[in-house]
Amino acid sequence: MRVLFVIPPLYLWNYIPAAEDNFLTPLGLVYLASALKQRFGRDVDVRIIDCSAEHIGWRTLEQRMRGFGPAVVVTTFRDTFNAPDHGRVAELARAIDPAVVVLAGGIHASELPEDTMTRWPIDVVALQEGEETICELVEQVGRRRRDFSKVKGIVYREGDRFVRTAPRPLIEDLSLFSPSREAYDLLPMHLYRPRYMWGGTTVEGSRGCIGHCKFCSFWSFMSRADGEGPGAKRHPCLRIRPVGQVLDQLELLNRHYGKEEFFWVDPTFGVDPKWTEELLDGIERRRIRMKFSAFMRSDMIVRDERLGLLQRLVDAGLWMTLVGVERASDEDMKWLDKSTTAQHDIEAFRILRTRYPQVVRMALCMIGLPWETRETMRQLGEYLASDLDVDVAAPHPITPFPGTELWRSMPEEWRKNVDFRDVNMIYPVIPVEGMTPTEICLAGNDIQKKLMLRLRHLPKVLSRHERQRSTRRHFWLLAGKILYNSIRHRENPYLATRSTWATSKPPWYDI
Ligand code: B12
Ligand code: SF4
Repeated sequence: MRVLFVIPPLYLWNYIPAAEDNFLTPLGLVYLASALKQRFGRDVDVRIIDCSAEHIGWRTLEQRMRGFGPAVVVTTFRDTFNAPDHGRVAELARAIDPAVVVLAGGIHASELPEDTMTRWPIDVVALQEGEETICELVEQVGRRRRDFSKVKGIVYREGDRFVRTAPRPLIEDLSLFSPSREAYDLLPMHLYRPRYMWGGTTVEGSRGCIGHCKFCSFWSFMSRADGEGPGAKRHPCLRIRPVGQVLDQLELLNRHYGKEEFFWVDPTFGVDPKWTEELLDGIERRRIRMKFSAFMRSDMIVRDERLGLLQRLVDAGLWMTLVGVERASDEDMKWLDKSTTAQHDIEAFRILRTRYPQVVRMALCMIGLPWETRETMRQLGEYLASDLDVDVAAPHPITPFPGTELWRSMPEEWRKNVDFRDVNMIYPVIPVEGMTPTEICLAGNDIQKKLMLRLRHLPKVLSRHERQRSTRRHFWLLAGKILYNSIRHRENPYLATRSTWATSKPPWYDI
């Protein structure tokens, strides 16, 4: 049976040159393809088309789809703002072959399965992670009398109604599914290389998180539910991969594909210090060459420094920490249900700044909370520049992603009518009483300007630490690109919010 996975042509950030966007290995597809190969061997012919990485547009995708003639097309809704493109894959597949079975999964479809199936001609939506589910679905497709009701953890179409089957427990033992070489070979591996900041190869040490922040879909997508259906109460659920399996994966990528630049997709890297220690021992023992960046919690950075692990992580190749600092005030943090505090953040950034100046310190933060004012945004900028002294910051407008508590707290009308393209973490979608969305973007620009123009940071363009130097240069190039964009669009660069802080079609999108 022929199974085709598609990542469609996607809109890209305006402020990054299209050819340089950070295409990372689509790890979810590697796991799904590996599971299929492990279960069915040569009985399934699996292909993956990653249009974004290969710069393939819709017309070429159509030709390739026709050429392959799949019985099953898988479209993976890995984010909300690209949902129209992921849905268009289903439309294209159906137009080419009305008998094709279209399967969908990924965070967006999983959180809004009925809505997704109403909008696009999809036969089945798989909920949460999919290694077991995809095998059972493909097995059913191969049967003369297929019966999707036997497959746990899906929503499928039966006539004009949608049927939700019994929930599927999360995979208890993650070592059952490992990414295989056969699956990696289905991808254009040479294209996943560092270009924009942290491009490279994605790796996973764990799924889920110990936190349950109100805005975060990392934990909610991989949560354990109390009951059945979309209204069931969810609980955080962290599962950790055995170290040996992770080391095998790193070794394969290192030795066979020459990959040395990694991005850990774990919502929080290294929750268990024993795991980190074993990982570091293995990296040394197996002489794995790597540079890596990871999402890390500030309280764990402080803990790892105490345990002597941070030094070892840096020695092993840690070059950038992405820390969810979110806000300057602990009340705001409480509202966000964040369990770290400003004290953790200040201490973690102090440790990084004073002991590991070679590590790029990135703060992820939220702007546009419902009570935001110019003054609270100014305070956040001040906090990032002075108290934390971050290298770079990503101030994202707070965005309600499906599945999060924040999404559920939005009025039903809003949820029904929101344009998915706007749910992009770039342009604010939550109304703020005292500020317009444009004012929020402008105040966000002010934060960036303040950070970039700090006098003591300017010389870092010539820093002796290579990654500090290249990160700085990258940000200055971005600033140049923004200036160029705004001149082209005849906008005041300072006011260029929509043309800069938005996404649009790359040149190859339609071709
Ligand atoms: C790496 C990553 C990126 C990379 C690229 C994506 C890539 N190639 O992997 C980069 C940095 C470019 C990126 C960008 C963005 N990202 Co991103 N990204 C991630 C991240 C950290 C890891 C993805 C991953 O590999 N997960 C691990 C694999 C194993 O899981 P998975 O992909 O979900 O796959 C499993 C299931 O979904 C399921 N499944 C999927 N499809 C199907 C289909 C079938 C049939 C079945 C059975 C199962 C199934 O099975 C898979 C295996 O178990 C996730 C968070 C996370 N930890 O998942 C955010 C995440 C997906 N990103 C997110 C967002 C919002 C974005 C941006 C829009 C942010 C922005 N504005 O800057 C941009 C979009 C850019 C663009 N132009 O597309 C959100 C999506 C939330 C949402 N509802 O929209 C996430 C969840 C993070 C968050 N903020 O909460 N991202
Ligand atoms: S924001 Fe960070 S700590 Fe909070 S749930 Fe998400 S990944 Fe976990």
